[in-house]
Amino acid sequence: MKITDARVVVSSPGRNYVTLVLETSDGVVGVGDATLNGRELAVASYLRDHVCPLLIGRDPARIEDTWQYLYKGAYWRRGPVGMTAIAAVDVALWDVKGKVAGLPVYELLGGASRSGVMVYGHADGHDVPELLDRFAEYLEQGYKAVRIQAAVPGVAKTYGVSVHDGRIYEPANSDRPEEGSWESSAYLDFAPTVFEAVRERFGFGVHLLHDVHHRLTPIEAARLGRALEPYRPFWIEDATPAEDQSAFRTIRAHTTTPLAVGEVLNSIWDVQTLITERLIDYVRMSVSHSGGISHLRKVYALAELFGVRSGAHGAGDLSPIAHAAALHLDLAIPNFGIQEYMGHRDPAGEVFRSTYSFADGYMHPGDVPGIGVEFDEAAAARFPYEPRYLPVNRRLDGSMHDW
Ligand code: KDG
Ligand code: MG
Repeated sequence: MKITDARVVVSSPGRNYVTLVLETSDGVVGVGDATLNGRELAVASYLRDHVCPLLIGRDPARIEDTWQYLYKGAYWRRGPVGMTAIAAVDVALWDVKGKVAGLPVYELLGGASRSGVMVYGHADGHDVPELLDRFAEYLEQGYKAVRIQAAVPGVAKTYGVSVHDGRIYEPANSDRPEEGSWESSAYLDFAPTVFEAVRERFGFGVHLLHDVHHRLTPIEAARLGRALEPYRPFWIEDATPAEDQSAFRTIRAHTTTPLAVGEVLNSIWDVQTLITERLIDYVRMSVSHSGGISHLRKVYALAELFGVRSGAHGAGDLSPIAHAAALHLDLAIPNFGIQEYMGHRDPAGEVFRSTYSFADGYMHPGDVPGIGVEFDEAAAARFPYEPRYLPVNRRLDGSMHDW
């Protein structure tokens, strides 16, 4: 069997998604997600101009060899654009392999290690009462774990307070990025009061997660971790900018609050120190931005040796194909921790027909052969790409800050 066609579709059914479609000489079709929020066309070009021509004529069964060919063959290694492009090829090839074998991808990865994948949803609020109301809705749906974010008083447009029915944080802005604001001192005083309010109302029988979104210095993060200890968070995420692995030595030295990091990281080298020095508890890299199933499972295997568990990024800007791929890996690995699940806004469901399911706080990828998501290209054509930027962030004095 040979790959006979490789094409990239950029569509916007509710938000922008980049999809790679591979066709084979046997008529089997595989799909992969290549969405990099706010930089979609860079990955589309990387694939169309530099990767797709190399795929034609290759044997789709040789997944690892193709991965090595694209990674080592580029010379310019790693980085979000290249690793997202390779991920899309990798997932599409696993999809093909599953369809040829007549098995869901998790069976090819060694089979299920658990009956379901615990997911966390996002409760947020413009103030604490609104957050509490939304939190109650998640509990009613059966969630066992919920991320909590609330607007910091005096800091307009805090990260994590959603627009559009809880599934988008970036205001729709096509000509230039929206500007958010930030002040760590106000946040550090406020964040523990949010945890206190949630524990007071709902008790300790549910996991609480929180995303700091790269905003603190190491010692500020240490202070936050310590202040939250009485409320027993499942984790605090991206407490400091993720690229500085050594920052986690400081945080770790001061708090027992579990630490998660990695949604902006792309390769095993980006988390090597974090894992081997046991500086984190959960690795947040996603299938889509980290070289696909083939590479992320190596990250998880390394993490397993050091007592670090998975906690993959699963925001709505990763397509349903990415979410399905994540669920297959989550189901199979021994050191699964938790999976983020933001869901997708309609009309995404018209374009991506998925077979994964949610019940009582757990998800399952389904048992159809391959990844289990059908991509409808005709439907995608009805929703053309819409240019969008992610926001930028400024401190109250006007200086730039991490978003
Ligand atoms: O595109 C950026 C989003 O995926 C990110 O801001 C969401 O931090 C995020 C999360 O934890 O889901
Ligand atoms: Mg995050």
